[in-house]
Amino acid sequence: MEPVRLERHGPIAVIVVDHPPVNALSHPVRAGLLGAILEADADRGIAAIVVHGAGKNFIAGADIRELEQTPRAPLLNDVLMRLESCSKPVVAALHGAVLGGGLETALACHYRCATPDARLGLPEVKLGLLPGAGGTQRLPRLIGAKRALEMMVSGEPIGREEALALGLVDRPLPEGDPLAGAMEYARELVAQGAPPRRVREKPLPEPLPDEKFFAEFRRSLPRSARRSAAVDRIVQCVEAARSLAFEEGLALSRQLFEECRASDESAALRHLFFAERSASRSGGGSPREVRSVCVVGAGTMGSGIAAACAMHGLQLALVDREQGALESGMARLRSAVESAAKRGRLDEGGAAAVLERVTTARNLDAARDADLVIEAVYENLALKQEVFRQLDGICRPGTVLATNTSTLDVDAIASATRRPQDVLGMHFFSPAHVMRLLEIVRGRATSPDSLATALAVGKRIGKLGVVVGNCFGFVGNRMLYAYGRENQLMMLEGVPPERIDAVLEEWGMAMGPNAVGDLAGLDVGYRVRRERRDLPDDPRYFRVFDLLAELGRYGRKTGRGVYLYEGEKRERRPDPEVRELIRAEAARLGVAQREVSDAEIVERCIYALINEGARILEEGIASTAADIDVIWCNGYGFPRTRGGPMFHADRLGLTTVLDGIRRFAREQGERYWQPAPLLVRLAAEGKTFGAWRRAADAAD
Ligand code: T1G
Repeated sequence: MEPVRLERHGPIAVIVVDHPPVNALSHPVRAGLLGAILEADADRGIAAIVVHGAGKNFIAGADIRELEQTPRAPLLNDVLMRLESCSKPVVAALHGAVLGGGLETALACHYRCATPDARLGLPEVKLGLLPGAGGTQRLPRLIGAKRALEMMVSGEPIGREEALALGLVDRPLPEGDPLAGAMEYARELVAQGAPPRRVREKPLPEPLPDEKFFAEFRRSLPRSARRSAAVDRIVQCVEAARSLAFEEGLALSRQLFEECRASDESAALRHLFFAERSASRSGGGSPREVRSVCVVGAGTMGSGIAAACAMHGLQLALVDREQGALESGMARLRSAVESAAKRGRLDEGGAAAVLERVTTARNLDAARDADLVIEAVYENLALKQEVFRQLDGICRPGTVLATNTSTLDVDAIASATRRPQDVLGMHFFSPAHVMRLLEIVRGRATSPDSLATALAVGKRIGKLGVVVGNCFGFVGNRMLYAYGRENQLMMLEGVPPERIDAVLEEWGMAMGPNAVGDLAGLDVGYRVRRERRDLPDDPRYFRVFDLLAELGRYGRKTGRGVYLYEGEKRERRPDPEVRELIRAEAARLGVAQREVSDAEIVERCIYALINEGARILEEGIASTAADIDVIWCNGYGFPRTRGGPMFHADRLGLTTVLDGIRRFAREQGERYWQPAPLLVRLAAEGKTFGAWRRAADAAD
């Protein structure tokens, strides 16, 4: 079927873009659009043109896959210039997603009407790009430089009402398909003799932004935006809209767009765009319907998980055998719901409607009618097995039984039931009602339908589900141990914790490993390590965090951990006492003090991460390198502009990573620096993690 068709309704021509799933402006669509525009404009029997997107969206933008290559003619810019040059009124019929090149298409129309569900935005910056088809020149001319900059730098869409108030939309349409309303609007325009109204001919609205305005705007940006090359270029484009003629401003924006498109930052962000979507597609299996969820354990995690489920329309039973725990769990749930309501995150009915969906109970009978049970009791295997043994006897056949464990063996928990096919892990990240990442842990016997059910629930409650295998730490935490190990060793070698954090945060990590440890609580990791039987026989292994935990320095929650947390804002501050403690412990362990460069700090932590990721890939604990990238960028603060540890390794070149690991093996000893066999193989073959598929998968 043609991706663009031209329909004639009397004197009104309708150009329909029909290119599922989101009407992306791929080459065939651009070519079809241009052909339809030329034909409609040349047809004397046509008095006005309507541009319409079939399906649930208008147009979601350029085809992001095509951005890997140099764009082919006709370029969107040229199509839109021709659209705007039409001699008869052109009306955009807007609904659903009107994003990126989609909004730029609407801006090149002469009039815009929209249904209430229309979301209008220029999200290119989230892909390390800038609006490359005139948006940087037209949008400021229509709504002013300030609001246009805010929309382009945030990348956030606006709703129909705000678009009407800004003059971005001219006519509101009722709910439903916008076509009829748009055709009526077009007929009205024809009856009024309304002329083509070209945004490119409009001057920038007063007050004209001057140098001071742009300087202040740049200063007002958050740190991450100030560091973004795409943001800087967006501001340059709007400065050009202020000082240059439209065509010159457009030419500059094209040149700056190409610079963005060719950048590592954009390649990384475009990689994550697709990686996050492919991660949440399960390997087969059909999801069972889930209307009601029972969460067992009303602690911090349990109440967060319960809040996430209830806020997304699920019936929720929160169970805890301790009355006190249940009450404090409900208090946490209520406060999470109320703060979401305050931020406008809840649909109509608000907090009251959410809380009406929540019931509490002191025993597991409340799980009898649940479609999904999520256990979040204390991290102890025997306790969890007892809970699952009881659930097995109470719940209906087919109810999915999930454990939120972060360190225990999902198969050992499943073995407490007669239905291991319905048992899996749903590893949420704290705070569970905020963090998007959800590791869905596949047990040996877990069925594809159970996995698909957990993925579907994850998507429904706003999570980014990634299916992972069952091993200690699954994917994220297992790699975190390798990364953290090097942090601990370097502190014993004399590198101050605050310098390790500063170097890694400068490199792009959202938070350094020591600040993360203090935030999570050094006692948490300490307890887990005490229970492990497979730790390396190395007294230096996580010795600094263990020592601090033994001294009761748990981190933020005790006001002291690696850092001191004092004053109103409880900002982290280096503690000279900790430096002394580390030095004494290093002496006791006989760890030689040495100079460590910034580059070594980054390479030892990041190569350790990559090496463990390669092992995880080869063992089948992660299905693809992209899944590992999604986990580390959404659960551990890995910089999105580097695409994730495995994408970053591919960009560095696996030979570079392997050479680094071998250098550390020579300098530090081989104990922790055995190159993963997959890394050695791929480096030797000149291949990448991104292209690698396990033999079984590749055979599929
Ligand atoms: N290009 C290619 N594929 C796309 C796509 C796009 N722009 N948008 C979505 N898809 C695919 C997606 O990978 C998935 O595929 C399916 O469509 C459904 O997506 C010139 C240069 C529109 C709000 O950044 O925000 O315009 O997994 O699961 O939840 O200046 O998709 O089924 O194989 O997200 O209903 C700017 C990106 C591009 C918008 C719909 N536009 N898309 O959400 O579905 S750059 C964007 C979205 C640009 C111009 C510049 C969302 C959505 P698969 P989905 P959804």
